[in-house]
Amino acid sequence: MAEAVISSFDFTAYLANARGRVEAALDASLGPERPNQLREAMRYSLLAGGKRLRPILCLAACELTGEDSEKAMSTAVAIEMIHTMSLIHDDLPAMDNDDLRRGRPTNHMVYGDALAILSGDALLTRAFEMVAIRSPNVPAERLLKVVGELSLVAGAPGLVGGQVEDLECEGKEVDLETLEFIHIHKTGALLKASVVCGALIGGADDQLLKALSTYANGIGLAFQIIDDILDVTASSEVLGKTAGKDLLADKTTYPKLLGLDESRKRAKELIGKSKDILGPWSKKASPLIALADFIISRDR
Ligand code: GRG
Repeated sequence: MAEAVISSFDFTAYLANARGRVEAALDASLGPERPNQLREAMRYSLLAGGKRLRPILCLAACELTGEDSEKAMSTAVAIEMIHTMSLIHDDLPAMDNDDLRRGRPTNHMVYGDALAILSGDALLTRAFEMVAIRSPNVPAERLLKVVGELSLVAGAPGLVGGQVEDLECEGKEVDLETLEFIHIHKTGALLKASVVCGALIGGADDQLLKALSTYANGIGLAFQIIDDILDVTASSEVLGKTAGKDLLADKTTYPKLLGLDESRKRAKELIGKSKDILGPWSKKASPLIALADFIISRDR
């Protein structure tokens, strides 16, 4: 059923339009920060491209509630800010120590470690400003729920917890349960929050929120399984980040534990289940269904 819906939906046009709107909103979200180096470092990473998957998921989830997705734009921007700051910090020498991100030298390679840390901090705090005081025409109780959701997902119960476990596990034997903990917290949590926060801004009822949470759990884990696969199969040029990094850092990944074919199969199953759960919402769910397909078919 989900497949039939997609065929009449122009995903390429949808994606181009959503990306254009997100890029414009990201650009407008940064003001004349002082001093200059801080402004430059924040803009350098936030406006460096990237797929913009998280903000687009947020807008699409809001749309599904029937609400104008423009109302979710500040939240979408906030989520991309949290994602970008996590990339800046992840690339630091004390963490993954990488020199290539989104096809450019990493933030600390250009601005130094101190400014990379501080521009990340500034993006993280700006994210909460975007939701709390730069979200016009959204009821305060919805914004409060989004602030709560984002504070959980960014902190110890989400990205930070996943990252610490990931760093702890480098070079060790890791079982599937631990690997899933890392993937779900480090990557899946923010993808899930993107969907859930878009739905909260749109005032989704409990039934829709539950379905979207289930959808988002599936795409979140599938996204990281595909990321593990691409780390082995794609080039640094296409990825815009260093390929083969997991092997180099002696990290456990899905392909390492299950092999490439089984990993692909697991990701496909998760995406299939995520798409099925949105069946009752039919045509209105076309963007989210197509985004699920995009996650599994992406080449970077
Ligand atoms: C959020 C307070 C706070 C701290 C961050 C460093 C850290 C703690 C967490 C690391 C999180 C991390 C880097 C997870 C990897 C997620 C991932 C697969 C990123 C790549 O996402 P894409 O492919 O990238 O969507 P683009 O560049 O397209 O946006």
